[in-house]
Amino acid sequence: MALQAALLPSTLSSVPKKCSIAVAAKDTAFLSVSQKKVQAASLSVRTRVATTAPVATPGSSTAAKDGKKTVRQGVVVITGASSGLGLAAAKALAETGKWHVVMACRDFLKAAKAAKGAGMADGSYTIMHLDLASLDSVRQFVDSFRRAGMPLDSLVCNAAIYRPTARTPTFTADGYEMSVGVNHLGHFLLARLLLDDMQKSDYPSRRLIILGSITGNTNTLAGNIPPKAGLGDLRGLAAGLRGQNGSAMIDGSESFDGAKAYKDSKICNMLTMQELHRRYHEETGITFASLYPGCIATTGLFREHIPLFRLLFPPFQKFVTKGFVSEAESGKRLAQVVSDPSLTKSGVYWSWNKDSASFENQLSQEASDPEKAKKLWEISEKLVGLA
Ligand code: NDP
Ligand code: PMR
Repeated sequence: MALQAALLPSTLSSVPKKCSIAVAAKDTAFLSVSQKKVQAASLSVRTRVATTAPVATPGSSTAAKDGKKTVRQGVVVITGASSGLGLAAAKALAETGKWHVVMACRDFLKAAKAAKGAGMADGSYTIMHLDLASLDSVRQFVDSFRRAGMPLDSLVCNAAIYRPTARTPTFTADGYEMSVGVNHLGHFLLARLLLDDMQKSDYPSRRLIILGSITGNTNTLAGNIPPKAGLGDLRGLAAGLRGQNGSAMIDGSESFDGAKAYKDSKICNMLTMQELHRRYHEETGITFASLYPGCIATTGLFREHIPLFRLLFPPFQKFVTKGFVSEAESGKRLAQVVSDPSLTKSGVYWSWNKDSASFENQLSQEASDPEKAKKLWEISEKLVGLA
């Protein structure tokens, strides 16, 4: 993945290079995003991903002729929007016409194909390169996004990898165990850097969302299926999560367990959301949220699992646990957390009941421990070079 970061620099992405105010005769509320088709020359593929995106003037809900206020189109960045939940949410949001979606993906061509395949309209999205397995790539993404000149109204930290059968760790470009490196540390840096951009946005409801999961919460049946999530005293993380010279597991265990590493990373995601809330909600007004979207048993998340698991998991979740949700339904749920006017409360972990109604769910004791969240924050800052 790190290699891919080098081969697919962000310049390969087709992004609106400049966001300039074009005053239309009848409506001053819209910006026209000037477009640039960038060719994926080295791959001899011409992919048209960014077209005119009507992003209205940052600064405002504008008074329309009938006296009603209209809110400009929002800009949402979704990581890992090339498949599964991220793609479904990107589609759901783009289809409303109220959102321009920036699909932050490690595989540009896959994302372009996925967006087309999902029927997303030209002009409703922009694809930009982001490989969360490289902190340099995260920084490059932030630079590219800023150069594109779009406002940032919502950020969804959605991408993840799950390596359930791995018995030995793999590492990010910066040398951190891959599951925690991608799912937590890459997103931690991204969220911290983009917080500045979100603070500049005038959008009425700005939201920063980080995906959590039931399997990281030991107060549920699903969270008690071994291996159980648990960060211990974070000694493995504090030592650098490097494996060769210590542990690749957050809790410092000697042996590596890929399934546990994923669940641990989800605890980190949920703790980070709450720490962001404590540190920044009052000061910035930004809503911080996490969610469990339901068991989307058909996504690429399970690509590394054994074939028998991939065959039986969807019917097991559909007919036995009844926790199954389709990708489309999960996309609507995530889209709700991004834009539903009733989900503005900050610091919340959202879930949905059997009638698909959202409710504030309880996190496990560990996933809501403020001391642990603070410690995780401080160690993570050091690992990503912010402290
Ligand atoms: P998918 O595998 O379908 O999607 C994951 C996305 O993350 C893909 O787009 C993938 O890119 C991307 N990704 C992986 N590694 C990187 C990287 N290094 N840099 C950038 N992007 C990367 O899984 P889901 O849609 O199921 O998962 C989405 C989120 O939902 C995750 O956070 C997961 O933890 C959460 N979740 C999922 C549940 C489920 O039942 N599926 C349940 C609860 C939570 P690519 O397409 O290139 O592989
Ligand atoms: Mg689980 C009670 C219901 C329930 C729910 C909602 C899930 C969700 N799971 C439940 C129960 C069970 N699971 C039971 C009883 C078993 C034992 C047979 C079981 C097993 C199981 C496995 C082996 N479940 C799994 C796995 C995985 O590899 C998945 C995982 O842990 O990924 C990290 C998984 C999941 N079960 C879920 C959900 C949502 C997942 C995967 C996605 C995630 O947490 O991100």
